[in-house]
Amino acid sequence: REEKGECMSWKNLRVNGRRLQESLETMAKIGATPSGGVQRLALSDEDKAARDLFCSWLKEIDCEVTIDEMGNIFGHRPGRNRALPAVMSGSHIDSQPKGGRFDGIFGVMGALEVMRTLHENRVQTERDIVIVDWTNEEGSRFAPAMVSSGVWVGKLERDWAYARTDINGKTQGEELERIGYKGTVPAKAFPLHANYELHIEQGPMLERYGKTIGVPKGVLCLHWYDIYLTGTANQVGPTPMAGRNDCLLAAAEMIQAVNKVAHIQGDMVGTVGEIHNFPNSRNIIPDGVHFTVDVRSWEDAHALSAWEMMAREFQVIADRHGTHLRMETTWRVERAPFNPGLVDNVLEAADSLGYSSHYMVSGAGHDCSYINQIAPAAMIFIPSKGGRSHVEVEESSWEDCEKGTNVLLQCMLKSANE
Ligand code: HGY
Ligand code: MN
Ligand code: MN
Ligand code: MN
Repeated sequence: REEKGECMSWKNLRVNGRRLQESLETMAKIGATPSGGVQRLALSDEDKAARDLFCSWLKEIDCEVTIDEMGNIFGHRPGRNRALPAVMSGSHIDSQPKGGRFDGIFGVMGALEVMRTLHENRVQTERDIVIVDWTNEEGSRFAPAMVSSGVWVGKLERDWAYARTDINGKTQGEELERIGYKGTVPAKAFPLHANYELHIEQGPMLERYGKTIGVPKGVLCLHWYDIYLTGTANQVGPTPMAGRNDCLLAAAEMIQAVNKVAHIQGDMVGTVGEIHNFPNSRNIIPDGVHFTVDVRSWEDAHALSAWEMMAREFQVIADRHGTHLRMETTWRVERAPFNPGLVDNVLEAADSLGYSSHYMVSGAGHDCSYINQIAPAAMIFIPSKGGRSHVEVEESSWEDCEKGTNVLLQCMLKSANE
């Protein structure tokens, strides 16, 4: 077969689980934290190191590598007919602070493993196959999340994304420049036939139901808000309790309100994950608080009406405390119902491989939500141990990593040859 270079029937092609594990273990060393997680914040030195390694691995298997204006890294494997819209798969290399060794990077390494398998088996596909690392999917250092896939599909403006700053006032554009990944290729979608994202579930469902492959029907809508409160700072000792304008107390009541409203709708989640208190000294009544609100649900309208309730409640609380309130709608991405044909491909691939599967919804946001707006898209999940993610103990089994990647291989080969 090697001599003739013919591609074997790709139905019985399988990935190399050992090699996939080694790549994930190597990547987990970049930004490794003492308690077994990773910290590879977007556009940090750790992100750069992992990007450099990913690019070198792409070149090893003769992929054409392109870097676009948002630092998205694409590895292209030409198909027989380059005029046809490509088949793509990718995820993200950046992580949360004290994040896990699988979130994002598993989808990039899984896509790489598919490319390596095609390369070593000299499989020729009809369509180009492209794999991608999306810059700053997490949105933790520079809000919002999925910013670069958002620019790529034309939903977010490149220069707006460049101007987003981190807590130290560094802009995303400067940091892209600093790590040498501010490419010149326009961050603009090319024609796509299908996009698959391989990812850990980041929740408890697959483990709870004892299933191997998660098949999301889509991703919840994600809405992000930033709340700024201004109080009246004072010495904690001499200032009587009556008449204080304590903005941290006001914030505490608002955080309760987020939780209360989010409980109203079954499928909804509402969270305050980030809070900054100024000047944050134990013997000063604070003069400023900034906190974030993340609201998600399957129905965009539910999330919007929940936000309106929260905002009204915030105003009542602020007025009661005499606290100045400023609310910003920072970012919204609509819910992403995936392409039924591609979702069927995932279900059928899992079936033909003999893996159990579970049809579900993704509560976590993914770049696939944006790609879904311009091309058929679907995702493939594997179980997260204990349903944990965005934590250092995030864990998936190597066996499930291999199985999820076999499903990706079969889906991509099906889509790349139709
Ligand atoms: O927020 C999310 O769900 C993703 O991790 N960016
Ligand atoms: Mn992720
Ligand atoms: Mn994440
Ligand atoms: Mn993602």
